[in-house]
Amino acid sequence: MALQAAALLPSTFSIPKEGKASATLKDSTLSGISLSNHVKSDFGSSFKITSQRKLSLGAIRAETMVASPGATNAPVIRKKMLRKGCVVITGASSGLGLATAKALAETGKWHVIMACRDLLKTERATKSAGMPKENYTIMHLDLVSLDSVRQFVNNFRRSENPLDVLVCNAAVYQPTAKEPSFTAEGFELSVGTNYLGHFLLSRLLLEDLKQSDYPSKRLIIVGSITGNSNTLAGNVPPKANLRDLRGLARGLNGLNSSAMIDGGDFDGAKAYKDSKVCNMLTMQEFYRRYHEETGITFASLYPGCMATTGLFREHIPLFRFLFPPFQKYITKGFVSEAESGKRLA
Ligand code: NDP
Ligand code: PMR
Repeated sequence: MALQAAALLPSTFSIPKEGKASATLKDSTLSGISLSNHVKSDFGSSFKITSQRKLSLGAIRAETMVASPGATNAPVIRKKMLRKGCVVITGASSGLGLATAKALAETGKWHVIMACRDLLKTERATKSAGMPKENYTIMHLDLVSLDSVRQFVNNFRRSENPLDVLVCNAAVYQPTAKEPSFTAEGFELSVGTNYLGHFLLSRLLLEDLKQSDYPSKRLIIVGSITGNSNTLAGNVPPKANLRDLRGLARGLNGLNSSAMIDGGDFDGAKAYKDSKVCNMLTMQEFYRRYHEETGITFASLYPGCMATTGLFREHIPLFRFLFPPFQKYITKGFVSEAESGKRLA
């Protein structure tokens, strides 16, 4: 992947040339901003969870003992049946997240925790999608607030469900915004939501994933082709570029620092693409740090161009009108939400 994200990266962060990107980040300073302190303090408490979670998902792992009658020392054959997997999907109230939740819930093999900011909207969406009630739970998560992320993690832990898969899907895109808006903690909104919120969520829930006894544990982040400069789509201006991360290091707050990661002038479309580069790099770094020790699969996924989703709600009407046929007939990159949902599922 040619993620030409940073022209001038500090020594803590390096991307080798020739397409194979890998990021090296010093412990506890992943972003170089106070988020790391939030994470450190949360790690303290998350380590307390040592007891095995109760598996409250209906079809639990069943162990069948088969012994031949009369043979006292006969070997005991344990036949293991796979319990239902438990997957958390952020932003599952519409688009890709909803389609993925539906696809997984309909298999009957998964219980889907839909982590959403608008509970009513999500409930309505599940009903109109006809999702089987017993296979999903809706829980509140607003990625715009790191406190909400911590609250979600606490609530999830209280629910005593195991965590087998985490899918970081939610995102906002503000291509027409003239001025930046900010998260509860004062970070630029798209990077704050798409990247920092998911980063904290992933760091906290990593402990829960580690405890899962499910055969394939996964942490997946939805990436985008538009953050990838070895593609045509990734070369459409404004291009993603993190440079030396100076805006991020100074807090992305638009007051004593730029609202952009690279320290430049605010551009909503670039902020979104930068956030996606961060998401993809995060998965590479998680893989490097934690895969061998935990067996967890870390990946980012580009689902295809779903030109009709709510992601483009803030774009100008002409764009929303032309974008679907442009992607269908010209780039041929168009994919329906249902198809992308199956891919991600
Ligand atoms: P949608 O707008 O349909 O879905 C985005 C979801 O994110 C919604 O459920 C939205 O909730 C949720 N969300 C937004 N902000 C927050 C927040 N603060 N807290 C919690 N949830 C939030 O868009 P898509 O389905 O298209 O996007 C899904 C993913 O796919 C994104 O990561 C996007 O970057 C990625 N992607 C999309 C492409 C496309 O062509 N559409 C192409 C490549 C990647 P609410 O309903 O409340 O607004
Ligand atoms: Mg892009 C093969 C060519 C291709 C693909 C697969 C996409 C996907 N786009 C392609 C090409 C082009 N686009 C070209 C040639 C242009 C100039 C006319 C172009 C323009 C364009 C715009 C203005 N494209 C866009 C926008 C957006 O606002 C979308 C965006 O960048 O959102 C962040 C977008 C997209 N094009 C795509 C995909 C998948 C998107 C949405 C990306 C995302 O949601 O992450």
